[in-house]
Amino acid sequence: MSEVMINRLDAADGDFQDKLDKLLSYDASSDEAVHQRVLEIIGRIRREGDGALLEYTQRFDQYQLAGAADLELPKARLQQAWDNLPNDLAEGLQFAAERIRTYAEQQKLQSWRFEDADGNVLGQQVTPLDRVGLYVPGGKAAYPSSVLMNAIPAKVAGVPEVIMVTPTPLGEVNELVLAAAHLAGVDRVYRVGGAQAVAALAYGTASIPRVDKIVGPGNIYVATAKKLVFGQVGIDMVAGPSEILVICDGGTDPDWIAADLFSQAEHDEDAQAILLSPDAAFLDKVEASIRRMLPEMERAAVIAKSLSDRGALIKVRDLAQAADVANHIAPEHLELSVADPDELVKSIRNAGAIFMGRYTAEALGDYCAGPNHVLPTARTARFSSPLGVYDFQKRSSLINCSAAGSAKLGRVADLLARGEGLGAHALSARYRGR
Ligand code: HSO
Ligand code: ZN
Repeated sequence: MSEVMINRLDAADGDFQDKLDKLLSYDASSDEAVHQRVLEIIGRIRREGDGALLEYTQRFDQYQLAGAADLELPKARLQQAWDNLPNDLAEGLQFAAERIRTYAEQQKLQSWRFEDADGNVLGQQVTPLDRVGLYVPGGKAAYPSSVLMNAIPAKVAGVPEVIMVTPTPLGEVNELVLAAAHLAGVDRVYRVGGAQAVAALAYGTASIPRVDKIVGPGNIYVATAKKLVFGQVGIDMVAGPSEILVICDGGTDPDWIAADLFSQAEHDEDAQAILLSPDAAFLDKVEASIRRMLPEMERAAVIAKSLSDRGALIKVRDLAQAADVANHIAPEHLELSVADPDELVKSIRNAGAIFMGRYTAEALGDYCAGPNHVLPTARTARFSSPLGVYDFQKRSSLINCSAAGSAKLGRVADLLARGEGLGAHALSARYRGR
């Protein structure tokens, strides 16, 4: 049996802030050795292309590909995975995909223009990226739901080519992942993973075309590779372990809250699940629920470690103080399990996704509510946002001057250019106004 240690904190205690910050601190920075290894892998992929890709695949995935032509999985293979899916799973994926698409449609940035008093037209033109690479981890952390969450917004944005890379350790393909890729409209799938796959997407090889942006989660090698190729290509974000913060006024079934905490704790031993409540008796009840329910969980050991190392049940003075603590934590997921979530949400500034009311389990958002489950972690919700259609769109500024507008702007540009000592700018700016 996995022992769980439940951390109980009180926001009224003098050392509360220190204790909380200790729980929050998480060192995700890649170590120096990994950094060096990844640099070497990227260098070899750039110099040797497919040959190095095949060799790394043999070494790390223990899988011998027949040749470069074998890197890509045939389109028919995706169709086959979809056709062989049990009906209920296929319907579930379809239901989720539909809702993710409907939500994403709302996010689409639109081009706009306006005309100023001198007849100059100014605006912004929005275009999709040409080609996007989606990294999907192999093994247990390969989530079909994440394939939908990454690929559908790209397709809604209008990205013509979405390319997926995924390792197939020992040659084993993940059928559910392939079926989700088919459903989401992924255009090509390559059976490579790790830093070498990221490098191939960033620089291109004879078989794998280079992309404009790489999205999707991965292990420390993948995360380090993404950081190192940033600039050559765009990247989404470097995701850390899952987090959930629940604020409850004490009026929700404690078993529901315990299950919500478990749901994110089970992702990872480093995941973080925290509960805030002004009701001390309620915290006792949730603690009792945790102790009673935990042994029944399939992933009890992971949950116990996550809760013991990084979890907490915290007594706060009132819901206003709970909101302050939540804004400090800036969690990936925030549940407002209270009587009036519309009122409380007004004081929330930092959170990746906010689940409002007693009925909104965070896990619904992981699969099929509609909003994206790729969210800022590790307190980055202070300055960043969920993955969305806008991450696959870029903006170009538009300027179209009238004759009169050009003359007027030219006089100011001329003046400022001479101030900067840039005579050619000054000349160019005033020419058309003469
Ligand atoms: N909660 C994860 C996403 C996920 N959950 C996938 C289940 N499957 C993101 O933090
Ligand atoms: Zn989850």
